[in-house]
Amino acid sequence: MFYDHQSIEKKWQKFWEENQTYKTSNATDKPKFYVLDMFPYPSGAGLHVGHPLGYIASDIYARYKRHQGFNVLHPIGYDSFGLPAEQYAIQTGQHPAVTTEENITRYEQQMRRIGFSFDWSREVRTSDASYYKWTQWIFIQLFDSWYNQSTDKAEPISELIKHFETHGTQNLSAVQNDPLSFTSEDWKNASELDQQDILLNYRLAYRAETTVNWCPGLGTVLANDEVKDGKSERGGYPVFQKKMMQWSMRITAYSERLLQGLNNLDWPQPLKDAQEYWIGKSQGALVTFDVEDSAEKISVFTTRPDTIFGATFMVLAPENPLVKTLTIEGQQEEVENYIEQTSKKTERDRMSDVKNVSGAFTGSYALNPFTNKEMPIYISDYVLMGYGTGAVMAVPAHDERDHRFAKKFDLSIVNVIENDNDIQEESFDSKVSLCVNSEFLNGLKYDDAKTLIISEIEKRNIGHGTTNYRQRDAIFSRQRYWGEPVPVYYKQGMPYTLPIAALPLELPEVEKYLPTEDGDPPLGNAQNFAWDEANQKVVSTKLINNDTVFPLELSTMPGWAGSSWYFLRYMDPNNEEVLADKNLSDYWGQVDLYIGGSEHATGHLLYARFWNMFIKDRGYINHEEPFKKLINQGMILGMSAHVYQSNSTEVILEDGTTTEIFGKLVVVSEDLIENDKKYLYSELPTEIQKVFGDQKPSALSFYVTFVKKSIDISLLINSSNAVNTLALRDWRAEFKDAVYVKNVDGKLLSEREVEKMSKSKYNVVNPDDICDEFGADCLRLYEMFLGPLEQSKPWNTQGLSGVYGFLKKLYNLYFNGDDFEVSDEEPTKQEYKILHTLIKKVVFDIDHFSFNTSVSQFMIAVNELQKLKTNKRAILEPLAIIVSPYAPHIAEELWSRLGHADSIEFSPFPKFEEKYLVEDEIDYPVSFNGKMRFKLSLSASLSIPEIQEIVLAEERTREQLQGNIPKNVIIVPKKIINIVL
Ligand code: ANZ
Repeated sequence: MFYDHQSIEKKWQKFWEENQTYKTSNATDKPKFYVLDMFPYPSGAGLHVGHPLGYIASDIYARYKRHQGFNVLHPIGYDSFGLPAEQYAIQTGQHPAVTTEENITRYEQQMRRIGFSFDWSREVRTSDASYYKWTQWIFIQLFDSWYNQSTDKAEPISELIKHFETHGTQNLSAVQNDPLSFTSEDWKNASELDQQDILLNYRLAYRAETTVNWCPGLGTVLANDEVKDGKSERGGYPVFQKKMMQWSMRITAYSERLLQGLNNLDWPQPLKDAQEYWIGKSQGALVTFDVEDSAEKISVFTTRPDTIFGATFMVLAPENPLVKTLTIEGQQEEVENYIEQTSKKTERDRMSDVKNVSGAFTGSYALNPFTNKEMPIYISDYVLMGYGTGAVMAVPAHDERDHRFAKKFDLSIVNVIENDNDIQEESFDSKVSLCVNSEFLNGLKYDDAKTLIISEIEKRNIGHGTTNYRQRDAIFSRQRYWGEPVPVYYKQGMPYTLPIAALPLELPEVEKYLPTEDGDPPLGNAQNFAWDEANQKVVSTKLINNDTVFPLELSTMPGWAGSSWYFLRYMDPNNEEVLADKNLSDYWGQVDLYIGGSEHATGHLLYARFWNMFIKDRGYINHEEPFKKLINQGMILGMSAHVYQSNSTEVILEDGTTTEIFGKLVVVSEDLIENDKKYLYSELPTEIQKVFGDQKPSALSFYVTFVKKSIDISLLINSSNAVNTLALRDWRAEFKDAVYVKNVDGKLLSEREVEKMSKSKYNVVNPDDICDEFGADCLRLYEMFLGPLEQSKPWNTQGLSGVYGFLKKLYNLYFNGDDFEVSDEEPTKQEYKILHTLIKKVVFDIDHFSFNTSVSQFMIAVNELQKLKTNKRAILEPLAIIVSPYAPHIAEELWSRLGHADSIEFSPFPKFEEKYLVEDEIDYPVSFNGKMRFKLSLSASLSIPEIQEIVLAEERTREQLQGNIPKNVIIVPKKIINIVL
């Protein structure tokens, strides 16, 4: 029977939609299971075959869980605010909402074609006002909260105000920007404005001046991971360091919980390590140093207080406010020049450039409290303002950077630890290294020295033991249009949040998506974007009088806002009263399986954990961690194709000048030339020499190099390496009049390379094409078959035909010629064995997320059943169920042909029964001097002597022996019998 994947798949996709097969009910007595994919940003390029890899795996798991009787939540949505739509809007004037809508429509069509079992009724879009109303609501909750260290959770700001009213800051243990101290009287006497200013010091969403990566080309601030080598990752625009007033999120209040929480998560170890490193907990001490002839003091954070006897100089971050007061007159120019010079570097550059130390002397000296020696105070960009106190005590004998610095500036180096010769901190071995040259640490090991010195520091009242985290608060504003408006207005410069009833604060229409002439973000172009406090509504900006009508915040939220809580909204996507009903968030709880890319390790996955913990603290949900198990899928790589080309500008004369001697582009077959080689004319293969012919200025006088150029893989002939030159001429104008030099076989070969699949490399494969030609079931099986889910692997379209062949075979097991035909006969032992071997393997594989190995087992089972011409219902019915998570369309088709009116989706997964795998009879091949003569069926439980006795008594053995006595009988139980004559 012809396997008509096109009509089968269309039919079932329609059926699922019409019957709402995958719509998930909230009210069931089934146990729940929540399977989530990282939702996509709907880009203009659509999906390529790399995108669905994780979705296919999660879909298989979701379907498998439904077969196991779980109520499965498997939703999808779109992370639909973001830069690309906005950049496109700037270029074309097209509203980002329009392009976003178009892109989503395309994504949905593509995903529906692959047959995902998403509950489409729960779809969310972060750019929908009905969704971002709740993102804004969470922002307001954060603004209205502070972190109480005594209870170790976020609490309403009203509680903090109560505390201030009764005790001032006494007995307060709160996470804050600056340590404040005041009495209840001070608080009560403070003006409203001062009180608000104080509260900003504690709010979890707060405004502060911070050094940011400012990208004028994109008109916005970028996060550290959006900057590569001083340029924006997107677009490659230069990025500068700038101080700006920004909204920040106090994620650092959660550092310890974010760290400890990792212990209970079933996540890949490298991902946990990345988060642990990012959080960067260090234990050490805060020590204060006096400055000579100055009232200033310098505090440093050190993880190695035991080395304080070797601290010979101090280094401040160039941005440290102390630099101004500590720089003496004669040093001012040098210091200012240095500050100017380093302000261009990003923090990342500063951290990575360990070899080239640089700095300037302030002219002041601190005093080492233990040695009483003078310590010259320098500034250097290896010290970062945002970490610790922005100052270090430098111990050049035991810290590598300090050592380099001391060498460069000729500063004193005092060894205080024995056996720490190579000054690498990592090689520091607490067992053998002993303190020396120190007043009272001599002879002590690292741990003991550290404890002792911290207690001494505390006794002298010059510092205390402390824990530091590398993690910083997260900057939350973006000077962009296409994001959530921040629900805040300004009264006398102080931020106030909008009343909840006024949410959503909708993104206003603007004429231009660029910053205003005054340098305000694009929302500054909006005509209707001011807050009328009395009437509680958004009004024209013309009405701003700062008395009753106030300006609204003009920056928008960053991309990570909407994605930090979407997993909660899926539980109750249409609720207009709360972000999710508590009964529902209790029922669905944690995401049981989360699949997505490893690039989100320290961004999305930290922010989402933070918001989830916060929402829990404030009592809106009950679970601390959002994602119980997480898997990072690997990447599907594309096979790019490059042609080698040369043009006149590549031709260099011997005297070093470049000249136009050949006006045309020359494209040569890859096998004619060597990679990256600079060819002298005479060294060129003759085919190529011919092309340059008489145009060469004089013999042997010029060189040619060939450069690689990516071409679209659809220009290859039948996916081979040979290029269709006619098509190439039409592809891009530059190739139209090119000269093509083919190889001896008359082919122009391209070079193939496995690279990340991307539109810019022209190596993408569109899943739509695969669905047309082979079908979605084939695509699904093939993507899994490619290899372990977590690994990256190259795509190869040719491999699909093998999987397609398997589907045809599977389909035809249920047919006799063109007739559907299954029998109700009892299967044989062998048939049962094939089925149960399959069940056992597939259950094990899915439970271990090893989807590729199941596919091979399907192939084995179907081949075996085909050999046996199996058509028994008792085998074929369970077979359809086992296959259905992977290939749901064909499974539904077979299931309905088997006489079922309902979807296959909820049929119980076949149970594995061991008894079918127990072998009771073995078919022994019996050989004589190594030659197999006959087969003998024997019980599997026989011992070797029993087998020997039976085989020797066998009539056919006697015939072979013809009266001879065997020299030896070799028996390998369950395998062979060999009789040696
Ligand atoms: C003295 C010392 C001696 C240090 C020694 C290290 C080794 P982690 O582990 O990452 O927390 N440091 C402190 N603040 C800094 C800043 N703002 N910028 C650059 N470096 C800074 O590192 C803590 C160590 O990094 C601190 O301990 C300090 O140098 C340095 F043999 O103090 B140490």
